[in-house]
Amino acid sequence: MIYRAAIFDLDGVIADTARLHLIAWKQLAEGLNLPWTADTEERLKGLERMASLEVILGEKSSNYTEEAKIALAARKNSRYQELIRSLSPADLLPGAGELLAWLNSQHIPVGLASASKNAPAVLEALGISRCFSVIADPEKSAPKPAPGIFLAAAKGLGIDPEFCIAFEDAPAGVSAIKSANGMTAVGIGNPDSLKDADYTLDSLEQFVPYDFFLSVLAESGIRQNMNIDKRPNEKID
Ligand code: B16
Ligand code: MG
Repeated sequence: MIYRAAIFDLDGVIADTARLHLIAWKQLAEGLNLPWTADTEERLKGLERMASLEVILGEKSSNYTEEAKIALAARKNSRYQELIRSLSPADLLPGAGELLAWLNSQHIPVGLASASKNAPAVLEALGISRCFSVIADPEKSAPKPAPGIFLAAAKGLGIDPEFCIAFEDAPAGVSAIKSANGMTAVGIGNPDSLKDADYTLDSLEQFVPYDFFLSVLAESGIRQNMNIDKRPNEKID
């Protein structure tokens, strides 16, 4: 397959923002005297904001009106926004910065498909906003495992889904990619929980983009102008 674009999930692929989401949710739960059980953290993985709140409220959910729930989610989000201000390029997960730099250097379009409404601020804090030509709006697509956000990213990039390769750490995200009209899924994390992915890696550090994009670079006739003989962890002049 000749890939023409790369699409990334954010949390768990590019940066560990789950750590900051958990701090903010835990503070909310403690403030409401709600239990924080051993599996709460696992159950929150990859869920969008209001679904996460339902996990936190658990059986107490019916005690809160919709307005009260929106206010609680806003309270958690304010705390999360304070926390993401502390992010810096040092918080990029292994291989993320190098891969993005390589894709940009080869003029391969890069998109983001994150459920987070805070994604633009997170990218800014990580110093990688300019690496992305498209950030799909999570408010305009049904949540993962629906494929909408990946299809929107591909559309924004102007590349058919079958020519896009996408990176995800959550099983729901891998399912979303696999139902996105022929898109290829690279799972980042545990192969047992990401078994629907086409490839599974421990981190982006193991991904060798040269192998996946070489043919598109050669095919587009721009090979002479680019250092495509160099691997991404080598210096690109
Ligand atoms: P926000 P991803 C997801 O990001 C996180 O994994 C999840 O924990 C979070 O609740 C969700 O974004 C919504 O985030 O409250 O900032 O809108 O993995 O899709 O990049
Ligand atoms: Mg994720």
